[in-house]
Amino acid sequence: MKMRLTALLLLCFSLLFASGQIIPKPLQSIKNSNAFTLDSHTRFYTDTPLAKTAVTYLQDHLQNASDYRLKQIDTPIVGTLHFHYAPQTVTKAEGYRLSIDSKGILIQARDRSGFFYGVITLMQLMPKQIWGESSVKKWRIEGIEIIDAPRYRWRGMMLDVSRNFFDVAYVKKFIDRMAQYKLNRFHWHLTDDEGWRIEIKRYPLLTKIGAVRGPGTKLPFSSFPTMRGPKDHVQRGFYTQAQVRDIVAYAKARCIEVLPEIDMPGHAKAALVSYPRLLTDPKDTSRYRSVQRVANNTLNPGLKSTYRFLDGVISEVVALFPFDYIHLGGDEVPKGAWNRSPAVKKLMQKHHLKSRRDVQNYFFTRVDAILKKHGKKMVAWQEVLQGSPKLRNEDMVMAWKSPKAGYRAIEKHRNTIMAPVQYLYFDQQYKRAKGEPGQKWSTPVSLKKVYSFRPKRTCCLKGVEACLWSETLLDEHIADYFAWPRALALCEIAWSAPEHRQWHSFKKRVQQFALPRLKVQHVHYRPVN
Ligand code: TNX
Repeated sequence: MKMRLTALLLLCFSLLFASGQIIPKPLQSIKNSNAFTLDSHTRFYTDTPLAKTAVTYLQDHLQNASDYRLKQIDTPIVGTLHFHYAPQTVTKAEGYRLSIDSKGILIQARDRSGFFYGVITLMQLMPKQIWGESSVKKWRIEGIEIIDAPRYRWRGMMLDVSRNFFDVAYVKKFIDRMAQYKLNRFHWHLTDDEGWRIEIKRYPLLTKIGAVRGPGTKLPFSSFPTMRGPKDHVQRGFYTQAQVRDIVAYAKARCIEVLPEIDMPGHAKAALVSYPRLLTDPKDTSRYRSVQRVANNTLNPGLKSTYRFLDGVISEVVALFPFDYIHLGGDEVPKGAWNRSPAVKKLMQKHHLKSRRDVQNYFFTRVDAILKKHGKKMVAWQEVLQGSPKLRNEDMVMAWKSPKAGYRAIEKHRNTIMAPVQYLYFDQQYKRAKGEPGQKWSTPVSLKKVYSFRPKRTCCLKGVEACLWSETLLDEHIADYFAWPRALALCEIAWSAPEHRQWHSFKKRVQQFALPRLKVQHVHYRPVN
């Protein structure tokens, strides 16, 4: 009895201690008293091509940090790093089992992501220098056994590149840091009122006119002070299709799917100023402003040319992004849009549409059919559920106004991603304080607040996502500051079950391990406390 109690106590102690440096917290981990030292003589062995992404990622980091790569051998002898395909041992998607002792390192998984996350965890157990450039040649790793798998399949982060543009190098850094914390959906907000950021060959003016903003351009700065962007100079930027392909491949090499967003029918000022003849009803006398006070920014659902345009845009977008989903926006259609458009009036009569909502539903049914034709599914903001939309079961909504809004969608059996502003809008201030950057229109989103989000487990809830809107992201430093350390809390609520999470343990891991790692990578995070 006494023996058993001691064993139990020891186990509890080791459980607490062992996951001591890993974020997100693994399902189970047990430390042992051995250690393994990885150096240039260490060999790796793999019995599966599924480990390739993981091996390359580790090799690239070793190359950077130690200036060597591990050689491969074709028998798993003692002292190797061994990747083993083990669908019987590891049953959950994206899961892995990592075993480290003096005889070697074994990573078992059943899919590409599982091997990748096994390596990510391994690297978190190594000294922090593995994440940067260093002169470390020998890596001592404490013995441990970890069994791990994520709670949610969708662990996302959104970057808005429309309001302020970020170049390819920054987008890659952003993706790399996501990967490092097992986030796996990069939602790329590519178009909005303030800029169209993706090259579309059929419609070159989208980027020639629609990606340039400021004095003397067709996209002046917003009249809303926080949304203004750099005041005194023209701001421009977009990604060529070659750059998009490069970024998608970069993300894939880190087990991240890229979800492109083409925001419509609202938030479309940049498209409208680029192709006014195609996209506006000449007899429309409606005058309105969006919540962000952008004037007349909405596509017209009554025009045939609107759908021709969207079909053209979508067919180029689907060719660039292999992910099953495309995000079509749907948020914040301003009141007053279409009110005095003869084309919309005609459409309403023809299809017996009674309200603005009906018109919006009609629009989304049509664009969803375009996606279906291209073999893609739709993601859209929660507003598309207003009225009685005819969406496909496989489509997905993102609930941003509140967790409640998300649960309402779930009650309607909608696949839902939770992105509630109160917890996951990383453009909001951390706290109300003089000089603290960020948006103030919702509540402050502190690190603790993010961590306190406890989404329920129900089948339609597919995951969580944080949004980094960029009206106030005037440079990369501020972008880093808003995202980190909050993204650490995001990854843990996405990966680890609420009953296994504790704020104090998390905070300690952040301060002792995660922040020093981010420092090695020159991330301009916001200090904790
Ligand atoms: C609301 S949330 C928006 C964005 C803004 C953001 C600023 C949503 C779907 N739309 O257009 O950038 O607030 O916090």
